[in-house]
Amino acid sequence: MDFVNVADIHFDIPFRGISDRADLGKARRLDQRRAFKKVIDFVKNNNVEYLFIAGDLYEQEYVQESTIEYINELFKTINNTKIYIVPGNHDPRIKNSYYETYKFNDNVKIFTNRLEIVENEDCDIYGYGFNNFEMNENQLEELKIKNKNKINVFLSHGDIYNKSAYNPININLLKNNFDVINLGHIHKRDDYYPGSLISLGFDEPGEHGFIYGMIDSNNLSKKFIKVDDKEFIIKDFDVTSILSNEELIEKLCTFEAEDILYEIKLTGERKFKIEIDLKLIPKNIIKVKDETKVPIQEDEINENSLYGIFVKNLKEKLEQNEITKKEYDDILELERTIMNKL
Ligand SMILES: [Mn+2]
Repeated sequence: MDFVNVADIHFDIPFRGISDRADLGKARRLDQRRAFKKVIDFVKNNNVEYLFIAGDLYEQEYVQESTIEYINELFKTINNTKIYIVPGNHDPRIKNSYYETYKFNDNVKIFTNRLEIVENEDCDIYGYGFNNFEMNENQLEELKIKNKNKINVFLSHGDIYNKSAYNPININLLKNNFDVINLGHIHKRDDYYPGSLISLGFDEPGEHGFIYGMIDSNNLSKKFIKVDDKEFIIKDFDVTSILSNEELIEKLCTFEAEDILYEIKLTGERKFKIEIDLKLIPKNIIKVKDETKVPIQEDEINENSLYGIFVKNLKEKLEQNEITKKEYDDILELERTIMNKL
């Protein structure tokens, strides 16, 4: 048998972190649609038997009916594939949720919060999901495998790393009982989680996509398929050798790229006043954070002014370990800003 496991799509999430810049939130919601269509196309083109959706398919608070319709229309195009969905903490199966009210295509099965076994010819699927925004307990302790000779698949949305309010699961229990473990919830990909289908922000760096799995004579092989064509990257950029604001903007323009969204952290020592007009830099630079410092000039320290005496005292405090280097830098930076030295 073969399967696709996809999780944490979060359809219609507002993408607040990137929305203040050139409507990128809107563009990213279109990316969600494209990415999900790629999953469906992969299933169709490879005639995959099972599609598992391990929770957080959409955002309960924001999802539009038209989005549910879009998803269901895609489900209709893979009629030969059995689709199993477990609701997650962002799309719990609550009263009035689309899982309760919408009529999904016949090839779709949506699990409840009760552990249920679906017996297919070539595998048994054990699944359950959220019926609320939190779930502290589950019925896994009562787990009994019905048929040990079959391929046993586990499908849920939960947390194997922390005893959190999001369906905490003992991974060893799963490893001892199941041939295939398909989970959602953790957005970073590993052996059990496919990770979020597309990156939801700068805290989700790296490549994103889904898992294609295959069992051949009891050997499980898994392959990661990338679908997100954009990557979020936080990059340090040292301004020490740059002489003017214009030169800085020129340099920032070299970060223009179709497929990478940047948060640029300016570091080092600045020799000029930094003023970034977002209209002048490429759209894929979402944020510019200024963490630069002003270099200290010796003549300022020796100056016989109030400022000179202040810096001298501060330097002594640093030498006597009364303050840390970071505190020294921060105080000096603040003082210089106040004095409007630059
Ligand atoms: Mn999630």
